[in-house]
Amino acid sequence: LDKLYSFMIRLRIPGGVISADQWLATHAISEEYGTGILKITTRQTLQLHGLLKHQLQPTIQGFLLAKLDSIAACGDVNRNVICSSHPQVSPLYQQIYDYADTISTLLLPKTQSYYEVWIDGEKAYERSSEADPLYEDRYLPRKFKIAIAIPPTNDVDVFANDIGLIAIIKDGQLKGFNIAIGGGLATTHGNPNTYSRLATIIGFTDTEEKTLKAVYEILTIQRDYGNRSDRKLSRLKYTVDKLGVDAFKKELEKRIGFELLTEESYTFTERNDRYGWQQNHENKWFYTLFIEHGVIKPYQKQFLLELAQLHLSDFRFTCNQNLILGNIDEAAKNRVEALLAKYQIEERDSAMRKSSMACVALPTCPLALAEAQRYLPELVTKIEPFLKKYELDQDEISIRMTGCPNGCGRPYLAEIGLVGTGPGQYNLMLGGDRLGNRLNQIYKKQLNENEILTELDILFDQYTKERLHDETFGDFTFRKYFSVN
Ligand code: SRM
Ligand code: SF4
Repeated sequence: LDKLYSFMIRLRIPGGVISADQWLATHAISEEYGTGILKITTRQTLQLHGLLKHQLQPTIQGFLLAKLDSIAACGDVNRNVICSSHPQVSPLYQQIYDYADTISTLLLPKTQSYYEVWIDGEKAYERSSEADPLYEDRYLPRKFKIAIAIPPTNDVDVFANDIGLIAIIKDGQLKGFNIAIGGGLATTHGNPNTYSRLATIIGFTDTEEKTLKAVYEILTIQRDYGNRSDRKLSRLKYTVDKLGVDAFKKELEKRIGFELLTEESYTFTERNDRYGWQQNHENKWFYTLFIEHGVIKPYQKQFLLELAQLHLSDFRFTCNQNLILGNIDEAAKNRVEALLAKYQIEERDSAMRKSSMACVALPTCPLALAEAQRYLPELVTKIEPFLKKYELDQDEISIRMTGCPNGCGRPYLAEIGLVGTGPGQYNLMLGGDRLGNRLNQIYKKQLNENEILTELDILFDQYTKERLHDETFGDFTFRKYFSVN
């Protein structure tokens, strides 16, 4: 008898948008194979868990028929390219979103093996078996991540990525992108050589050709200079620090054959999703649904199925693990509203809950030391009375939890970060800002639930008494506990 292996599949959906038909296909596949649970990830895509070995092939084939794949969603390659999710942030959204797809395709490995393995050797797509000038015969030293932010929103957490592109829009035109390099969050408990790092902006590119060239050659530098002997120290952030930002930039300019321009100014004013109804410049409607930690509940799944069957909207995943029902015509809005009412989809959750994120952790993640997505909802319920007590219940204080220091729920960029250290134990991290511009730091180590609640009670009390005008919780704790002045 073979061992009863069970697998997870993660889709590659650059920019996170799928059609109603693709939703229907995904729904059907998830009902037939795996646990039935659809999970929206922090990188704007979907995961299915609990697939048995013999279910992998029909699952992947089913996705391919729906024009969805899982190529390079894992591995030492460029991963799912993420892009700000809310089209109403700019009339240029579509133009910028298209970059996510272009970059994802540009950086795909050239190998045919995905199709050969999963489609039984048949050539499903006619692609010649060309050489791979990017990954050559060795891939990258480690996973690689790219995000595109459209200010004023930083919903992608652009500085957490190996490459962060910040769209610069002036006079209604896309002028180009600020390019940031070397972001990454993971640390390893007890290994002082590992650290979280925010990406550093090294310049600006003003044409599509130049932007794509720069992105591509940043990967070749990482391919050639990245650490291949210690996987804990092999992400681009370590390569950037090893070479030095200036030397890295020089090497990049040598490879691309032009100089980067000076970075352009931009401002982030939000990171949370804009819940509920919003309209874009073409009068299309978008409804953002809160999906706690991306785990779609059975009644939400039923609602989404019925909606997809009506073909009134597309489906968009956000980097905050939520779902946008998109591109809804004015004439169709009331039909969507009726369905929202039928399934009692309401937006009554507290501001903190709607600003929370958690990684998968137990029971499926083999690296988890503590609970995260199964536990944070319960912990937030226990924190809510304190928020009420201090009249902070309308305050969008961000709270993020992970089951280990890898940082999949980006806890190092939250105002309250909880990083699992062992069963029921977390490091409490404070001092991050609300917009993803500043990392938090360890405030207290290895706290259990009671200790976390006691600490937060004290901190909320101090915050309400001592905060400056308009000072967020993250800025307050930074000033009080970590600022050098
Ligand atoms: Fe992650 C590994 C889940 C976003 C840093 N991550 C894993 C694995 C595959 C565990 C494993 O290697 O066996 C987790 C699967 C658990 C499960 O049961 O499903 C896992 N990571 C996730 C997701 C699903 C969390 C979520 O609840 O949404 C996210 C999937 C994103 C996607 O769609 O591609 C996810 N992972 C992240 C992020 C956040 C981000 O990219 O914005 C990070 C931190 C940012 C960064 O990369 O620095 C992150 N995951 C890691 C790491 C540490 C990488 C490193 O630099 O050392 C690992 C472990 C590894 O690679 O060795 C990891
Ligand atoms: Fe697993 Fe750790 Fe990532 Fe959570 S942060 S999903 S526990 S690897």
